[in-house]
Amino acid sequence: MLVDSFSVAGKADTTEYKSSKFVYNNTEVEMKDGHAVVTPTHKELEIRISQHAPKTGLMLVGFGGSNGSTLLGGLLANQHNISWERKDGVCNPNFFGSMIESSTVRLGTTHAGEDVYAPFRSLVPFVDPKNPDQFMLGGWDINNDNMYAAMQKAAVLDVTLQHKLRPYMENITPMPSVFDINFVAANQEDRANNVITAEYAKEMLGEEVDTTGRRWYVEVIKAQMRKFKEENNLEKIVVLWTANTECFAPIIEGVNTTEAELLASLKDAEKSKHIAPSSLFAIAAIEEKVTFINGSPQNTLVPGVIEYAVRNRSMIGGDDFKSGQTKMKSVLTDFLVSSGIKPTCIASYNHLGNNDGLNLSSPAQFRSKEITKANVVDDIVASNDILYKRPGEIEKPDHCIVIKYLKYVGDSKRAMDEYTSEIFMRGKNTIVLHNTCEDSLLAAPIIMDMALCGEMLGRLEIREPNGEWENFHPVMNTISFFCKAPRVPDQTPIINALPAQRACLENILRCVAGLPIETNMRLENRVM
Ligand code: NAI
Ligand code: DG6
Repeated sequence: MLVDSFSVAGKADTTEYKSSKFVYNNTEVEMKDGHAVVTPTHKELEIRISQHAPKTGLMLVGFGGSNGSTLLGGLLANQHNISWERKDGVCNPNFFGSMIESSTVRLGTTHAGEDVYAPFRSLVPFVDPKNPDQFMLGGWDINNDNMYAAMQKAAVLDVTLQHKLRPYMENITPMPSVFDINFVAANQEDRANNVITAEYAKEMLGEEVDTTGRRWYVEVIKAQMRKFKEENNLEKIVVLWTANTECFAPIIEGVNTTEAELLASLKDAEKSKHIAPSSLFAIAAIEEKVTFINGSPQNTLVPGVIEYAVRNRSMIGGDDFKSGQTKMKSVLTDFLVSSGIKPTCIASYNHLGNNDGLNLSSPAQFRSKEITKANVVDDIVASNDILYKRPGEIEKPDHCIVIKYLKYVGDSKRAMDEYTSEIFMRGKNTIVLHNTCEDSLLAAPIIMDMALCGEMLGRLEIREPNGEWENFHPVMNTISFFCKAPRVPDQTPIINALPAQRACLENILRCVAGLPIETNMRLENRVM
């Protein structure tokens, strides 16, 4: 049974905050001569979130791409309740694929033995994406197509819907952006007709600019963000990179390994060439105290950027949306290893024909994607040395990633995976998957969720009894559910298994709502 909303008996929130006290049960482990001594720990904590969901603008870098135009079209269709016809009938808009908008959490069981669920979004006051007065999109693209033309080019949404969306989208044009062909594939150069020039910078900043290095780009991006916020009466903005995958930026001592190096390099003609456009957006966001999320695989968040964000307590997150093949991998590998089955060989092939695929047909950009797609099994494998440890060596499954560009299939990506595992008594088990799906229809709701979560996490505070309220760590590993390669604070393990990632986010928000964490023990059903 689903209910729209719920209250917790005996819990009274103020109009300003939704808050709860809870006991955080954990363990500390000490290793003594190869033996683990585990001490259960219990900590009283208080957690709260401001009840006010601010009017939020999500600014996408790469707004005019397949993801950006698909999200804008889908969002507007939801906000204006636009239905459209197809040969299989009339379609109504939805947010399927958004964990926040379309999944549920279990509240408990009635006396009659029926489980009761509530929408995930009812746990805390999220920004409501269906409300145009609360959530809107804007952003940058190096291509000057208006958003209707961009949606047509992406060829993802049904054409009858595109026609209905035309009046809402053709007057929206992305803002000019920073472009550096050295970071993306050569085949992207033709798109770049909407780039920040010295003349545009002068217009935005109201004075002549010194174009040595790349600091001036950061200043222009900050001015664009402020203008967008002001013109749209926004209380908050979130910036998210969904532009082309870049190659990895080299991490060079003296250039970008610390905040000080990074800030100095920005003003240096030569050193600044190593600072990727995506990092410039991250730096601008940090300086404006705006949440920044990297939805692509490259190392936008180089050590200097991370140090800068942490010191400024400005929220950052990423990397790379976990949308299809990799999401499945982080479920399937978890299922196999946690069942005591040993994956030994994983071959993941996919082909697609959209502009993302074209960009990834270049080796340096493919390499960025190969890394995020491959690393997703590492912690799951490392969790079970019973399966993997051979004397003297640490074993990993053979694992390969292939991506091919085949224009004909457009956004409708084909993913084929073969998982071979060792089972009982050296038997072999091979699972083969074939998935066909519009890539951007998977990514768009994830982008929205990342923005809604990123905004929400900025309002979430925690403290020990009578201590100072503190926000969560600026490196937002709480959004790892959405990421192929979750960014985590220093000295923090990376968790890739999808169920654990979801449970983390759900349980934190259950604590705010005053619900017990979901342990799945359900003793009431198991004990007489
Ligand atoms: P796309 O190629 O259609 O869109 C990218 C857009 O970025 C283009 O419009 C391009 O003109 C623009 N762009 C390139 N450099 C720019 C810059 N410096 N500043 C502003 N705009 C710039 O690609 P798509 O399919 O929208 O994907 C976007 C990104 O999301 C890619 O990096 C892709 O790898 C990543 N991604 C996509 C997933 C999916 O399921 N669709 C999942 C995971 C990641
Ligand atoms: C081809 O692999 C293109 C990529 O951009 C992916 O489609 C995207 O990263 C989604 O990946 P996955 O593995 O989550 O489906």
